[in-house]
Amino acid sequence: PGTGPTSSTAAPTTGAPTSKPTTLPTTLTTSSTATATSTGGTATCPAIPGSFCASISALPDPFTFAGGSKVTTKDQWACRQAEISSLFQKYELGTYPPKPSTVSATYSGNTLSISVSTAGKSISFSVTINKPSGSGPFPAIINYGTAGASIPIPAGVATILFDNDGMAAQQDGSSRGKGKFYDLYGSSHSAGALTAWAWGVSRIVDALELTKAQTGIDTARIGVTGCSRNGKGALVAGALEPRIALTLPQESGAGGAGCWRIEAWQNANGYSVQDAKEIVGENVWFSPNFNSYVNNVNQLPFDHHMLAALVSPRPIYIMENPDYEWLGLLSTYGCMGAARKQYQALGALNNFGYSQVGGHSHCSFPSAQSAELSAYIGKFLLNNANAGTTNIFRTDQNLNFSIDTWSPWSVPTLS
Ligand code: MCU
Repeated sequence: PGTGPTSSTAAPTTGAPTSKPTTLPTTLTTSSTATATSTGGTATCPAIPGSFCASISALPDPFTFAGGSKVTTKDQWACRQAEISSLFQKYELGTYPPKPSTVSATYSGNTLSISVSTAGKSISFSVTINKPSGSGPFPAIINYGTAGASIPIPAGVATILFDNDGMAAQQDGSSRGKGKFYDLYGSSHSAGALTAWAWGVSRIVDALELTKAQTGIDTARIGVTGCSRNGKGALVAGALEPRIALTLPQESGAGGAGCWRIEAWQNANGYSVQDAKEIVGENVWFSPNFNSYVNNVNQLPFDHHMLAALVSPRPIYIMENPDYEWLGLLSTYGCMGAARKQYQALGALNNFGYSQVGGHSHCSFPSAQSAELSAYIGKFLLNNANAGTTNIFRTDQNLNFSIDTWSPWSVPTLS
């Protein structure tokens, strides 16, 4: 197979031709909404159209609203982020419920116990906090999975072990609607597992805010990590929960740092990479709503570079492993190459890292990424401004792939 589109003149030809747009049915809000902005004000955001032409073969332009107007300011970017989040929830992730009416927490031993109630139902879950010695306040990294992080966590940073599988099961396709999230919201709730886990992360942050004096955790310095399927989860948590200060997805691959369109194009050209069609049968990570789009991902008004748009300008360091084609060797590189342009527009390139390094097994952290990871954790969680370079975009592969062909839009400097 070839190694990707190299022409810089035309968008990749994959799926439906752009001349025959498909109209997506949608019930999105069609009136303009006010959104809080990073500068503390509110911007009046343009309405999301009731329907739109969405057959796009290149990665969609994050700097153009669904209604066609351009994003030129950081306040408008906040509006666009709200729009992108709505679109992801509607078509792919399922609804991310707001903070429930009651969240309470107690801390005893190393266990933070969290109880949540809404609409007459309640659930409880707990996380284990492994703290550094000494007195806080400490930054913390929430780790997906109770077995411990598969990235090295430096001394001085607490680790919070989250049983994400208990929140939403991910055994296989039969896990749909199983887990505490669905005990609370009902087994037919639209959220896929990635969204349910992100909701769990939000409740952990709520609980940490309630128990600051007991836990000693500084809730302004919380990171999230996970590997592989749990790396997809860490990315979605960073995207949906703005209180996450540092997002560290490890080998999230397709469905995480990879873009659906690049994977579809690859598989049409002789590669074998995980794609949307396969992923919805393998597990319940996404909303059932996504099933309608997996055979023509060009219909989606977004792709996964725009998951990183939701994280921006907050720091993110994406670790990928090129030794497994299935995990999106090209698709994470191309997708995150496009994602980086969003940080560029925000003047925040020091907050974006993508690093693709092979020579190790899946989820086993390579020492070649140690300095990069320590720079990210050092700068953004340990308040060490001199922790190292964080403007990172690198692969150890010799890839023949044109990021600009796949992201042909111009990049504004947002004022
Ligand atoms: C990279 O994450 C997944 C991948 O999406 C699946 O296709 C595969 O079965 O499992 C990977 C994983 O979670 O490995 C632990």
